[in-house]
Amino acid sequence: MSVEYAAQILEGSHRAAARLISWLEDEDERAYECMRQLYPHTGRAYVIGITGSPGAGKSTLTNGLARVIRQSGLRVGIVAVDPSSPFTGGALLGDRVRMNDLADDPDIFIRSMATRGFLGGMAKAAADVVKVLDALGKDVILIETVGVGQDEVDIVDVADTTCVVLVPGLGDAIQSMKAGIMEIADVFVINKADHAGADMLNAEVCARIEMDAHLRKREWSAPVNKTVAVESVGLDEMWLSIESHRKYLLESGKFYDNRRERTSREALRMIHGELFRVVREQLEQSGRLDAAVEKLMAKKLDPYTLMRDTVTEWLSSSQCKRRHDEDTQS
Ligand SMILES: Nc1nc2c(ncn2[C@@H]2O[C@H](COP(=O)(O)OP(=O)(O)O)[C@@H](O)[C@H]2O)c(=O)[nH]1
Ligand SMILES: [Mg+2]
Repeated sequence: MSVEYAAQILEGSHRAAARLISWLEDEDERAYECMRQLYPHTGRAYVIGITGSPGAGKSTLTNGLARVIRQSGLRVGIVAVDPSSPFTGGALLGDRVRMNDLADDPDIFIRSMATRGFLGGMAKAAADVVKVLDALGKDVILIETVGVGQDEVDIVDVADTTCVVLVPGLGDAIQSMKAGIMEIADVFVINKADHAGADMLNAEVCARIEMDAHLRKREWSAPVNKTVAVESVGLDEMWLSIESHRKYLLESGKFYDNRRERTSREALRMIHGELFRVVREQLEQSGRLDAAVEKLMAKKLDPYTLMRDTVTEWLSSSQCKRRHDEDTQS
């Protein structure tokens, strides 16, 4: 069954892709077999992150950029990671409405994901969805996420090129620059350039980039683009900036280095998640977690000892089990 779905996805079936993503969301066992089948066919798509404050115009930009990219014949996948739950509506609905006009294009696949409800964490969910769209044959994948290095998706963990969207008048530009966006921005976008203060913000960002270049020797200096997303102004230039970053990554060898680093982090994150899931399940089902918490509350046990003992015990019992399995096999 999942083998069939994998084959359909490789042939470009949006329906099969949507089904697999639902399985991933539900942590349905069938998703794993399907993902296993797809993995060898991933790694071809170029992944672009669009991040910034709520209301900065990320969805509008993503929509417009998708159009620009489609003009060059490339197939596009869009993942919108939205902090609001689908039940409370809000921005998620807005995104759907605005991106609706793209939905008729059979070469564009759009998926909104609420940040709630992913047991394995948002970063894993986004990385999984990117793989599905990649296997689906999308050449470029756009991921829209809120915030920078917050509890939402850490976009650098999935994107080859990260675009940071700033807007004049929010007054948080300098603030968020301190919060490490200089580290993650490959391309700056000053959206709502039709608003007052866009030139000032532009100057601020450029000054900051120059200062940063003095402090750290960087090979890549993030270009700054001004856009009016609602009027599709500046989007061609934004795409050119992304393309030149891509070219830089490929020519410098950073493309491979970054992806290798990401693969390593992802592997560790997945092992971490699965170990935690298994241990937690055992502790909860056996009632041992409750018992331990009682002792912690009564100060008859401390969490440091509990942590060490749990891990030691779990490791030795799983080793015993493995030895037992080996013995019975031979
Ligand atoms: N004036 C102006 N409004 C914009 C621009 N881009 C987006 N908007 C509006 O800003 C609001 C938020 O846009 P949206 O794309 O949903 O932002 P997101 O929350 O970052 O995804 C919407 O009402 C857009 O129409 C722009 O360049 N200029
Ligand atoms: Mg949005």
